[in-house]
Amino acid sequence: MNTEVLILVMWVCSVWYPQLVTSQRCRDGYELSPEFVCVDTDECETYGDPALITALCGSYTLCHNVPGSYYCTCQQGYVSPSGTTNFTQRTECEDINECQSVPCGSNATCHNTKGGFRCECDKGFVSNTGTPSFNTTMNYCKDRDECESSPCGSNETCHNTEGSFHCTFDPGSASRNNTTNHSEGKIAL
Ligand SMILES: [Ca+2]
Ligand SMILES: [Ca+2]
Repeated sequence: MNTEVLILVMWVCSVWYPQLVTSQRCRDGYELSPEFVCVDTDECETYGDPALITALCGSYTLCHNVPGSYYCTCQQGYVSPSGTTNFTQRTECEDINECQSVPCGSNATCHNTKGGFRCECDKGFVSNTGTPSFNTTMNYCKDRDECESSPCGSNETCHNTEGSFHCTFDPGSASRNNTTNHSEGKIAL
């Protein structure tokens, strides 16, 4: 073997042999880096596009990379039909009907939504934060104090009640026989 051939063989060996050997040593879930080191394959990054994540994990899922592998979970508000929390098999996660657990409390109506739920206070009630609707179990519906907006006429007194209110004539006012509760209980705002 002449010198040129020897140098060529040594060069081929120095460049390709380590790669050949190292690639054979990479386990499943790892891949060869440009530095000929086995590094974790980030399956979630590889499938970073939401559509591809769906192809890998299933509908309404999240992908989690771990060294040498990955796993999937359902997005918040969804659950796998089998009840499994972590999975690698493609799974179609289904919406949780939170309303079945009565998360809104009393004096409210629960509306189930995709991935969540919404609570709306019944007539005569308002959320403790003042918002028309809410979607956490931290909030609740309380009586609306309609008297704050002075809904009664002059010479009348407003009486707030749970879920409603009524007006009464003031004593001595020019009313029909000075009767009280002339509003017959409830006046809708
Ligand atoms: Ca839901
Ligand atoms: Ca009220």
